[in-house]
Amino acid sequence: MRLHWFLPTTGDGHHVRPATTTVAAGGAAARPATLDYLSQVARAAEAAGFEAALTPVGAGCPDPLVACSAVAARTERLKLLVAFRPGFTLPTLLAQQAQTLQEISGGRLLLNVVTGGDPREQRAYGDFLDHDARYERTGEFIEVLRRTWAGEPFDHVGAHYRVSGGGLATALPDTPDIYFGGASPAAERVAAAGADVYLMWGEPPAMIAERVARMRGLAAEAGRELRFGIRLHVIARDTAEEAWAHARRLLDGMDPDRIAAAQARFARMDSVGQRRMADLHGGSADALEISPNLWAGVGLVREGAGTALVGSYAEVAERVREYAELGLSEFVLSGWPHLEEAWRVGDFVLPRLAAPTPAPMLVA
Ligand code: FMN
Repeated sequence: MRLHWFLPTTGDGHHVRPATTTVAAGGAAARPATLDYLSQVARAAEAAGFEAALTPVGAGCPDPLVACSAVAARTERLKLLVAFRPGFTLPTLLAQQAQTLQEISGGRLLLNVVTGGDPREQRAYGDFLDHDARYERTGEFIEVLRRTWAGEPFDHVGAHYRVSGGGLATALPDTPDIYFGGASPAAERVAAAGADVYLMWGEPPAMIAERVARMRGLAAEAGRELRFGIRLHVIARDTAEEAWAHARRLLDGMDPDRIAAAQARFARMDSVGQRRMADLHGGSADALEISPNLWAGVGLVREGAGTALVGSYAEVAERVREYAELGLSEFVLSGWPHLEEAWRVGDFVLPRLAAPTPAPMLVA
């Protein structure tokens, strides 16, 4: 089981904040995402026992590759799971940037491929491809990226990229694992063919099980095997009552206008993953515990990962184990504020996951 944390690059505080959108969507952060603050979070995650930290990508947050280069210089062991949009850079250049960051960080780079799910945001960057064409380009991007890392000179002619005499001057031996999010059929095909780890937002176990089974089949057809991961927020306390009281406080901090504005933005997106998240609550705050200990309240105002595991430390650890039993081995967790919650989850949840499953008590 690999346990990861999250770097809140749009700022942090005691309320739910958007991960990639502008300050206007979340209000000014109580704690701005200065390099000093992000480094504090990263060092806390490192010391608390997490393996890597995921950094989001989007128009309203700092560029992850640049931000993570700086954080890498202020940490020692933590890996940096850097999200990027394949359409916005050439795969040959990203191969070289990854090589540079591997050297700077001592091999601590991981990559998260984000194809993009908001046409308006894509167009603002200058990308006018439709949803499935974006994924076709992502597939070709990963192919060229891997060939560039191999170092052998190569030529490539495809629908989106043309390379003559490509390849790094020296091959990259420690190629970063490629993580990949995207719930549409187009995303699934591309992930099966090229990703190392298929990531999903925190849907209820039955929905996740169905996706894992389908993805295993698609990967097998491509002669490959995938690892699977899930992205969840965590609200864990000594008792379930305390945890649910905290979830209610987070909900109280969500202005109805903010909920309506966030839902309107999600509705204009063409992301299947985002639609699946929005369908979990339907925009209503009435029935947010969508499966035991899984709370969809975060998704009322936050794009992307919209669910949290809520409960006592033991309950949360038990739910994580349940996901692991479905075949998931990577968990990207977070909570507000990310600094204190990295320590809390590290102190009280991680040890319960490291311990072997308790044996049933023998009854004499
Ligand atoms: N989209 C972003 O714009 N920025 C992100 O930082 C980001 N991080 C993601 C992290 C995870 C764990 C997952 C599962 C998805 C993430 N996405 C992010 C969204 C997807 O990468 C994808 O672009 C989007 O869901 C549209 O694809 P779909 O229609 O196949 O779901």
